[in-house]
Amino acid sequence: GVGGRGVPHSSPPWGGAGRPLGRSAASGGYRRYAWTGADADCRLWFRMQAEARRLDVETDRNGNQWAWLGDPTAGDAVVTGSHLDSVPDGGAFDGPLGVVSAFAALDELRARGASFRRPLAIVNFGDEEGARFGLACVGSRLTSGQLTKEKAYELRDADGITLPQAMEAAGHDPETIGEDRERLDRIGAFVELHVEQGRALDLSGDAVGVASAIWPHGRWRYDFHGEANHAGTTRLVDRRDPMLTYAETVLAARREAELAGAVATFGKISVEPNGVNAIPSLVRGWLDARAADQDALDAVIAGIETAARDKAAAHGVDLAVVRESFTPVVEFRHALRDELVRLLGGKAPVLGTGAGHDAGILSASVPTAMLFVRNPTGVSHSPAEFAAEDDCVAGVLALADVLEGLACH
Ligand code: HGY
Ligand code: MN
Ligand code: MN
Repeated sequence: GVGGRGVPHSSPPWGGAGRPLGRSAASGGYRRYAWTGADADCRLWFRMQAEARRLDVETDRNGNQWAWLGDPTAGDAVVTGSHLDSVPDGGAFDGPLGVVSAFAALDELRARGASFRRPLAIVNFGDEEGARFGLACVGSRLTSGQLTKEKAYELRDADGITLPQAMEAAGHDPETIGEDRERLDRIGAFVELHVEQGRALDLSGDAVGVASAIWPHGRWRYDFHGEANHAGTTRLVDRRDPMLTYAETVLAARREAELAGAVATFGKISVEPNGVNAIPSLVRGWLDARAADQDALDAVIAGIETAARDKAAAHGVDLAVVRESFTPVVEFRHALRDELVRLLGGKAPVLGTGAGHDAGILSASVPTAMLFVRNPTGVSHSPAEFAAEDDCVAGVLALADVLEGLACH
């Protein structure tokens, strides 16, 4: 394995029937971070699934995997797929459902005797969650030119390992990463199937829906610099406690989100020196904020930062705010969206989402669309994430109908 708890590839890493690639025995959640052993296991799984279906598999300069049916250079390809990496202790469906459904939809089309008039590709986009290096959708951002090689080289994980070092350690040459215009020009349409990360389909009673838009969203790192001191002997009035400012900022984030009808989350924190009996010198908090439109998001971000700076001044704490990831609003192209609705018989609901996806990134370069599969609890980014088998099958059949309509005679 590489850089993680992956198993050597002497034999398929999954051994028996199960596919617990990167699953934590403790939490039951998945820990499939970019360029780790678990990632390598997933990449091997993808390659084996593709080769078993006689697809031509390649890994592009940015580490995304493509499995081709037909001649890629013919252009106007219909591409489908998603990602296999996860957030820390993520669920089994976010990402993998789109890749597995793509392979299953191809099986279904072959069973129908479909013949393809356009090349078809199944893609596994690398590092969609940004769990290790902090930036979402690295694979698709590099390919679409939204992340430059220079900026990508600045990314580093919690252990200080840079993205190029991690790629190198995993056997991928980082020298060639960057925009892949030629590959984008081959794509006529990209359709991503994804488990819904919300309950709209559960509430509407539909197994499958079509995406309308992705909310603008981003990640900001808040660095609260205070003064390390003794927890037991330092008078309250003499403290410059960054944890206090952090706590006030978390409460401010909730208030600002409520005011704007948005969402804001501080889900990740690091504390130095992180001792029970030591007032911290530094508290780092990561904010994830999303809203239905840019104005609302701007209001939330500004409100949170203003409140944080006021509290920092009051506590004698210094604050630095760095935007680490940002995705503007995505309005999926209406023609392709409406074509999917038509191919599904005109009844599938059309719904927006606050979750980011590779389809959202690619939509700046090629026509993209998304299918959502019902998630009965709406829970995601959690080991409890679930989708019923019947709904997953409905998703596969819907994807097959869409691919047949777009790519077959
Ligand atoms: O965070 C997201 O919206 C996605 O799961 N990367
Ligand atoms: Mn996700
Ligand atoms: Mn996802």
